[in-house]
Amino acid sequence: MKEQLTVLKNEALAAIAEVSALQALEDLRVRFLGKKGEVTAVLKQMGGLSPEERPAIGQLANELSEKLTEAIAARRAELEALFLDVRLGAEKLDVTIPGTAREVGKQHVLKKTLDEAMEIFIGMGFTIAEGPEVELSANNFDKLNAPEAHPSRDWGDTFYFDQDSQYLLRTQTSPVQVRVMESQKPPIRVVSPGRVYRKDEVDATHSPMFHQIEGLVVDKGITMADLKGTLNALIQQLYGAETQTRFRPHHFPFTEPSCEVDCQCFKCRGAGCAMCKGEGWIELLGAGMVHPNVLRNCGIDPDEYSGFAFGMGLDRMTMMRYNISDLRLIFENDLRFLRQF
Ligand code: 2NM
Repeated sequence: MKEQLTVLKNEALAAIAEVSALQALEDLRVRFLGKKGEVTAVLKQMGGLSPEERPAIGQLANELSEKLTEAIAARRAELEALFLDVRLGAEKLDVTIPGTAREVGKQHVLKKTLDEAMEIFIGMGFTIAEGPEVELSANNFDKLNAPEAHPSRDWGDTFYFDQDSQYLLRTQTSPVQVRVMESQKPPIRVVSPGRVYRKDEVDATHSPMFHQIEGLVVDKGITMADLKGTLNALIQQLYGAETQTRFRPHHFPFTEPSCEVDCQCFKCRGAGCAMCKGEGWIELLGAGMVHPNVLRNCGIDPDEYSGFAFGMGLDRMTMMRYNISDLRLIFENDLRFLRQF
């Protein structure tokens, strides 16, 4: 029995020394020291020993048990240290390597102009209203007092979706203001920026898609004086407090009276240059007092309320502001161009 224990000891120690995985080590522990393990099996045979032999063998067996327990714990510590080393090696991070530079984008030049204009309008108490680009002819034309035969309604000028000319890509953002008038009670003070569509051939100053900012104010007692004051304030904030303006009579179906607004050329200050084609003035926007028919069509009583409205081209404004000679540059998204602003 003593020999049996010695053999078992050598076998177990050799196996423990050789094992290279934690699970295999645990299997060895079960194999030798577990309830049905080999050392346990030897201990169970002790019943067959003589009383004289029993204490010595018992002590040997206990010693073996302790020794194997120690050996297993030592091997476990060794393996764990080894695995930690391997993992640390694999997960090594060199914090001194330069990082990958991330390119920082910037705002599109149109959005810059838009934000600037919106800041000014918000400062004057306007809120921003948006609406769908696919509109009803009713909102884009009929309610805006555009006569049945108005040239802008022509199939050659407007993108329609159906034979009955019911649905279209909005040609202006005024239908947004129709929606506002139909859903809100005066006082109304909104600006509606957005894309608009017209069947134009592409050239340096035309595109079938472009951007407008329109504005609308409706309240009791609104007059042309409010229109002039508001637009002068806008232009002076955009182009400087000393900028002169000029209001010329014009015609729009949705306003009466209507006007076009020029500002003194901000390049030559009125002397005449290439920018203003020698005029000294630059056309900036169209405006007018909202036609009583439009108010009525949108559920507002023109005997109680009056209003003014205006519209301007965001793309043209941007071109003038940043001295951009060709509209196409704004839409082509060539980063070499866009990065400049
Ligand atoms: C312009 C010029 C003049 C305009 C009119 C309206 C509405 F909905 F109130 F009738 N919105 N925008 C308007 C007036 C637009 O663009 C050159």
